[in-house]
Formats: sequence, C-alpha cells, structure tokens
Amino acid sequence: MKFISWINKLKDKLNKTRLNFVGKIYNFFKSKERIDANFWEELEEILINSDIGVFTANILINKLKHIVKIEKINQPSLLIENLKEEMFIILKESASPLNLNLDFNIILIVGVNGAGKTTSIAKLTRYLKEKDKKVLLAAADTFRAAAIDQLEIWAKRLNVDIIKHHSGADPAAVVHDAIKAAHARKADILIIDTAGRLQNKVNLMEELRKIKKVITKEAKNLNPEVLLVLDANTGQNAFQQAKIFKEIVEISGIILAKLDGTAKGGIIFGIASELKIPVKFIGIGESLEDLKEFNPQDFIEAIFE
Ligand SMILES: Nc1nc2c(ncn2[C@@H]2O[C@H](COP(=O)(O)OP(=O)(O)OP(=O)(O)O)[C@@H](O)[C@H]2O)c(=O)[nH]1
Ligand SMILES: [Mg+2]
Repeated sequence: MKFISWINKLKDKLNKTRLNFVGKIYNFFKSKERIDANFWEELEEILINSDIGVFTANILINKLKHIVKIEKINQPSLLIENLKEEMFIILKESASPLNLNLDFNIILIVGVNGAGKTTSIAKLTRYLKEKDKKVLLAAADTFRAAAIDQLEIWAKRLNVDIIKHHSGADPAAVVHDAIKAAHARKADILIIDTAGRLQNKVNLMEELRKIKKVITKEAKNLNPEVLLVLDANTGQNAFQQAKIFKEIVEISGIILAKLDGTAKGGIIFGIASELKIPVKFIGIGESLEDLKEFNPQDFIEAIFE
C-alpha cells in the first residue's frame, strides 16, 4: 500500500516530464505504421528535443535498430517496451548509492547559484537523521551574506549543529574548523555548503581546490562524496554545468533538484549515459521530505505509466 502511494506521488511530481517527454514518444509510436528511415529520423528528433541529448539519443536509436533487425520487428508500437528497457539500463548502469558505511564521511555540496544546494542539504540532513546518523553542517558559502543565515535556520529546524564563520571568511578555514568539530562531537557525517559562482571559474576552482586540500589533510585521506546539485529546469544547461564542474572537481554523484514541475526530466538520461555521473538523489519539491534516493526502476515506472 505504501509502495503504491509512493509511486503515485512520484508520478504526480513528474507529471510534466511524463506528458511532454514520454507522452510524445507514445503518441509517435502509435501514429506510425512502418519502421523505415523516416521513422528513425523522427524518433531521433523527438529524443533530442526532450533534453536527452544527441549522444544518448543516438545510443538508444542504434540499440533499437539492432533489436528490430535481430527480432524482425515491423510494428512501431511493439518497440515501446524495448525503448523503456534500454532507458532503464542507461539509468541502472550509472546508479550508485551514497556511501554511508564509513565511520565518518564528508559530503561536499557544489553547484551554481540557486540550483538548490542549501535546500538539498536540509533535505539530506533529514534523510540522514532518519537513518540515525549524527549530522554536522558547515557554512562554507561565505560569499553570499544571507547564505550562512539560511543554513543556520535549517540547522535550528533540524536540530543539528552548524559551524560558521563571518560572511566573507575563507571557506577552507570553515571546513578546517568543521572537520575538527565533527571529530570532537563524534558526528557521523559532515555536510559542507559552498558558494556557486560559476561566473568566475578561476575563483571557484581555487576555492574548491583549497577545500579539498583541507579535507585530505584533516580527514586523513578520506574520499569525500562530492555531490553536484543541478536544477532540472535548466535542461541542457544543467548538462553543461555538470561538464564544467567535472573539470574542476571529481564529482561522485548528482542531486537533480526541481524535477517537480519541469518537462525537462529527460536530462537525467544524458547525465547518466554521457557524463557517467550517477544521479544519487532527486528533488521533487520544496519541503524537507521532497528528496528521494534515486531509484531507476521507480523513475522509469513513474514516467512511463
Ligand atoms: N520546486 C522545487 N523547488 C526547489 C527544489 N529544491 C530547491 N528548490 C527551491 O529553489 C530555490 C533555491 O534553492 P537554494 O537551496 O537556496 O539554492 P542554492 O543553490 O543554495 O542557492 P545559492 O545559495 O544562492 O547559490 C529555493 O526557493 C528552493 O525552495 C525542488 O526540488 N523543487
Ligand atoms: Mg545556498
């Protein structure tokens, strides 16, 4: 019963992607009578327009062409299940859960302004608290004046400690103090909020490099989870951001925020297949419970049914 209502909620939240993306695919497959050159061309166009990206659209088309040849399929509508299966495989191959097995872990949150970093940190804190983890927050976005206050409000609401300096302080120094505090207070997980000024790539690179250096030094070679928060509404732009951040810092996973109310959910396939970065969580609303572990099976069910 619980499972059914969860899938329904996900379906509801992914409504726009379902209608605009998979809905178009369904209509197309149903309207076509033959599988010919024209069919492949039009399918490619639909996939590319759905923010899946050229690279991934071509992978899917080639796989379907192969299936048509091997299984001698001649009716377009018979191919829908194959497409669904291939899309599932793309997501499944890149899936990888958050590493929670260590005694102590650090999650570094990066992403451009307004992507949803701080909100996702609050949601992630709630998620981890439910797993009985002791969470500590570090306000290392010292660039925007209100950023520290915003994180502090969440910390109070969630009843977790926060390490902060004044606005304008060195983010790496905040991280240094936060790691020391995390050890002293026996926290299980330290989550670090960062500033997302991609406009100045050199500064950002320098800032993240310094933070990583502090982590390596203070946390004894611990390999942090580096989660990039992307706003699903930005479609192909989110893809470009992921590419740029990947050049700056080793990204271990993605939080795809704001999947509710966007028709651009197709971007998730491009990220998984072309960038090979696992989507670890999806954000499907503004409240604390609106962050879900990404489950490829549920996602495919929700957009295809
Ligand atoms: N609908 C919806 N809104 C979201 C989601 N995640 C975040 N938001 C909203 O997006 C806005 C920006 O979120 P923040 O968490 O402040 O983004 P940020 O990346 O920390 O922004 P900066 O600190 O300015 O870089 C807020 O109004 C959030 O409520 C989501 O999954 N769905
Ligand atoms: Mg923020």
